[in-house]
Amino acid sequence: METLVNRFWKSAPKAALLLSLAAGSALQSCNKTGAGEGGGAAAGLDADAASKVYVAPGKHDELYSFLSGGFNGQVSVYGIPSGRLLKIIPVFSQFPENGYGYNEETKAMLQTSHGFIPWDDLHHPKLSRKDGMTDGRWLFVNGNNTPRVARVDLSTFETVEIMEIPNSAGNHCSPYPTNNNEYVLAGTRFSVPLDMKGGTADVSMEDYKDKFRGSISFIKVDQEKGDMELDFQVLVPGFDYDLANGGKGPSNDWVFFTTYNTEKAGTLKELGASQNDRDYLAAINWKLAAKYAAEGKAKEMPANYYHNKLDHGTHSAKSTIKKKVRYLLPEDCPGMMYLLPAPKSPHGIDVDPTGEFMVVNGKLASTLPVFSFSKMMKAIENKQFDGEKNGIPVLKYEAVLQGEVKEPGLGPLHTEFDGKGNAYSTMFVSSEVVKWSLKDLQVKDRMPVYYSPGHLMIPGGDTREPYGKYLVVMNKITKDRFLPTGPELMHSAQLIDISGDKMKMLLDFPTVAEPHYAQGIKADLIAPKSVKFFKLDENSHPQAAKKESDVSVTRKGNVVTVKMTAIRSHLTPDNIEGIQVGDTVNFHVTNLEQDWDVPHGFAVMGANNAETLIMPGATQSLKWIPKKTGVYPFYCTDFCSALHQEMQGYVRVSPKGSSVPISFSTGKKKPVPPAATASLK
Ligand SMILES: [Cu+2]
Repeated sequence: METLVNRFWKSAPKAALLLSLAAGSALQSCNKTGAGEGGGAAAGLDADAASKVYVAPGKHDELYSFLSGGFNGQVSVYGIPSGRLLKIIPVFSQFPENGYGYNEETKAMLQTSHGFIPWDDLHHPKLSRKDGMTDGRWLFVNGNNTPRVARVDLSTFETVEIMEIPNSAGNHCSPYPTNNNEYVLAGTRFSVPLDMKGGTADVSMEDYKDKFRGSISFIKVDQEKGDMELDFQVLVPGFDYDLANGGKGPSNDWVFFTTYNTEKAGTLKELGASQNDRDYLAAINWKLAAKYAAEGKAKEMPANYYHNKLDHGTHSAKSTIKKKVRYLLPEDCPGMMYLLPAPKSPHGIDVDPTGEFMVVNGKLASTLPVFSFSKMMKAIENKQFDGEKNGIPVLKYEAVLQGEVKEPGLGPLHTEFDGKGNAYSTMFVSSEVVKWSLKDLQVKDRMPVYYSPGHLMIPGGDTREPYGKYLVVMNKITKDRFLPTGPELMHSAQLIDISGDKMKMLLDFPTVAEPHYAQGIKADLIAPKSVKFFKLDENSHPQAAKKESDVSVTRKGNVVTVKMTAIRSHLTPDNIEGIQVGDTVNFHVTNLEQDWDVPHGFAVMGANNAETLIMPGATQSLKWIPKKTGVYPFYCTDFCSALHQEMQGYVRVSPKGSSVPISFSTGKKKPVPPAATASLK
């Protein structure tokens, strides 16, 4: 593989690059379809790989890693180095496994100005930070399709907040926390014609060049609670904003964004957006932007976007609809934004741990340019400009360039750092990870990966002090790496040992849907704070029944409220009568357990949604509308005890207008409660 790559590189005419990019897998290895060895199974393999990834039964992994689920709208959590799947956290997608987005408590999380949206394309997880280091408190992620930013609480591994982003379309360039979570930044991939009322205008695509704009949202984060709030937006020229990363150390106040389609082509972008030799790296001084906004430079426009939050007391989400947004225009804010010429159609932008070097991964470029932050500051000071674009100064390429990595490989997409002066870049087309030195910009090592890598992740590789022991590379194409499973295979990730001079391949593992990016963090920053159960006496859900004697079934018109409890091994009540066809029955189930890892599930026959899974101490609600008379079983879905199979009950459904009174019991009939009697006709 390696020789093939080198040979290809030496003989490849530049024009072949575009072609092979389009083909994507020009250099992929043999394509065996049967069982047995995949292509390149032994290339770069560490002779001691097995012991390096082996985590003995009962032992814990060294690190957590959070991989985005891409088009499944979730985040999956893996142990490193074992590659064991630890959890799937639903964020933007309904999740039948635990009822997220199906039960009444979490439906509000998925509300948007477009209505209830049970899906999104989740690309980039970013851990919260303290002094430029990940702190294990929260994970921010983006929804690409219907622009949203979400926050996962890492004490419970639950999505606790989702905020819609107005004036955005394709929230790809997102989310990027500054070094102390002062702000999380989110940029648009697709520029759109803004109607300046928070929506898009009804204009012809012919007007692309003149009327389309992008936006960069500044989301303020509460330092204690993590709650987000859209402070203001910067309305930027109508380019496509692809990826971003924050500065650190000397560049702490800056965030950098790659742009493409600075040609502003409105159609056939694969050609139109590649006309100019250079696009831009946009540099924004976020601190100065915040200052301008605070000092009254921001204007206000109407908007309409949802902000959904989960309350830990009630275990329920609530939506707030926001009606305005503040914005800044770069042309009115001197010193806030500059453009640095970058190789055409760049993808990732990555800032090294010292904060001095910005690596621009130009997927169509034959070299990998490294910009210098101190040179950028000097160029700004000396006004070394190459004109301006939409009122934003363009810096001279030569003035900001530190140097170029020559012949790094084909199709560079992303770079991370080991904290020892080395950078690692993924080459999509030549299907390899390339190690190079920040000191002399020379390539030091190459590792073939299978196949066509997108992002790569070194735990803490985007922070001040990376944990330079492992590298996880996330590949776009799997082909023959695993046993065939029909036309679609799981995506694959590979774990590489980067502790020595040479990279060593340790492990392949399948991922859930498409991991675009990942974050890794030492286990001891999260594990000790992990919540084991919710305290029942802190449960403030309005329909909670905190002991079995509190359960009830009450009718108000055609709405029946069932307050139910679950504890090993029965549901109370387990016999319910007096329900009528067409009633809306809300089962509110409280899990009375006060012990770790004892959820109970609840499902009723014919419910046209998922089960709900109730954590110890919590209350969750399932809505059910019976359509036919009869007796319907319900049961606990999560095997909880030796008598789990006995954890079941029945609801009797009578015809509409029936005289069967509401009654409920467990063990023996209880008298009909006065409230229920009163509402019976
Ligand atoms: Cu159970």
